[in-house]
Amino acid sequence: MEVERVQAIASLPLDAIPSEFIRSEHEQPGTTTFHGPIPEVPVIDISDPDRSRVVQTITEAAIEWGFFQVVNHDIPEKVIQELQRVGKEFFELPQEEKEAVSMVPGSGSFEGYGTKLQKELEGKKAWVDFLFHNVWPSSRVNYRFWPKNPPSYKKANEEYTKHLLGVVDHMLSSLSIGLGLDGHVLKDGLGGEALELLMKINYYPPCPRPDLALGVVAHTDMSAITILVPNEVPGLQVFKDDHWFDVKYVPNALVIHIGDQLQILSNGRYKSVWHRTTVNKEKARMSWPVFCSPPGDMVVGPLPQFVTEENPAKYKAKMYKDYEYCKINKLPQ
Ligand SMILES: O=C(O)CCC(=O)C(=O)O
Ligand SMILES: [Fe+2]
Repeated sequence: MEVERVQAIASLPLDAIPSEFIRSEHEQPGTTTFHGPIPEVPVIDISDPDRSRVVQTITEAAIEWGFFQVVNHDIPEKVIQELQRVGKEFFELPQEEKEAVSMVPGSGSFEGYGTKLQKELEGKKAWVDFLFHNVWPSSRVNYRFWPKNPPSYKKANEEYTKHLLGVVDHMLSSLSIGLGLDGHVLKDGLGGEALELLMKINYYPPCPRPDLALGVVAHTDMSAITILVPNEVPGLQVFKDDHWFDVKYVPNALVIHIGDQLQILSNGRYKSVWHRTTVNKEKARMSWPVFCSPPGDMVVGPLPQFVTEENPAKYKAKMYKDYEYCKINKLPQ
């Protein structure tokens, strides 16, 4: 069955949107976005030579928000610009060229170009197309799902991944130390060097009714941690204290989400953040999240250091692939 891409729908001369994209009232961003004074979402300068201060701010942000942005992270601007350039060029290719790397339904793999991953409640659709492919470790990379066009796509993604690995290590060791553990403990609990990085590109075409539609609907990431670069079009919102807050676009920042696996490992000390995205009337929004997750057969459960008689395990220990299956199919964990 041919899947209709949102980008193709958006290219039609529409002044309304098809009804399946109109979210139910309790989800519509036009009425559910908070408009009062916005609390400061943490923006953390990780080049601060006072390493213990950096660890402390990261830890506090991960406990309080499950979310923060980092600046001065050492990934050269040029490397990020290239990642964005090649991704944008891919999405601007004619539709049939993009379909060359489309997802294979029923293959059990996430990889490829696609339009909808999860069955949504109330049969509603999300205003977004995407591309997924593994970038790390190299044994998990399948170039069949990497665009051949533009030709520099591969190099740009490999270069970004190489730099990103350093940031992943920095984040996981800071989050470990911040909970009083040795720096390597959280990464070890996620498979150590077998930790997997999955690149996603979200492409949110301009939308005639951004007040009624959503890009990605409210969710927490099932990864351990997600590191994202957005383009300059704002749209990310995070949920805190019962409100949806707009996240401000900070040039050259990396956006960090705590995902479900860190919530589980830390037995709830860290929170996986609820987030969603809005879309824009005139401009295409794009984002490049990289999901960092344990390998599928790794059993993840609360670390013994966080389980006591007064504070028993809040989550079951299970293989990551089983967690993923339940999450995608909306089954209880
Ligand atoms: O586009 C964004 O900023 C967020 C996307 C997201 O949350 C996701 O793809 O899981
Ligand atoms: Fe997400």
